Amino acid sequence: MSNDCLFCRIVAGEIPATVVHSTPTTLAFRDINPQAPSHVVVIPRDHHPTVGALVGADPNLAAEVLASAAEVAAAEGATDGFRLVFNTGPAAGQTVHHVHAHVLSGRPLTWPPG
Ligand code: DGP
Repeated sequence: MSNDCLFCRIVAGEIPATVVHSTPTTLAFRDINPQAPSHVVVIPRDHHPTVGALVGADPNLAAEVLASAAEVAAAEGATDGFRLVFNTGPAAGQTVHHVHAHVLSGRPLTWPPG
């Protein structure tokens, strides 16, 4: 855990979040600033800054994040489809440096995303 990491503090229970899915290695909670009717963030409990760092350090954990994301989408009723996004680095607007998958659904999602 990193004391100055917001998502590590959510994992530790120090900051409240609306948790929708939990496994021994992952946690999923509703985004505080939703960009779709359903917007859930899925994270590994362990701290890794980016998806590339996660895959390099622990590919099994990366697969567990993806599996949790797919389970979240199903549980959210995203039968028409969903979008899975890893914003990575400043050009993509990553603001929390604890890898997270955004799972967005519940409205038509345009492409390109902007
Ligand atoms: P990104 O821009 O990809 O780094 O996304 C970070 C997301 O985290 C952003 O959509 C808003 C969300 N977020 C930031 N702070 C909090 C918080 O305290 N609680 C929750 N639930 N979400 C947060």
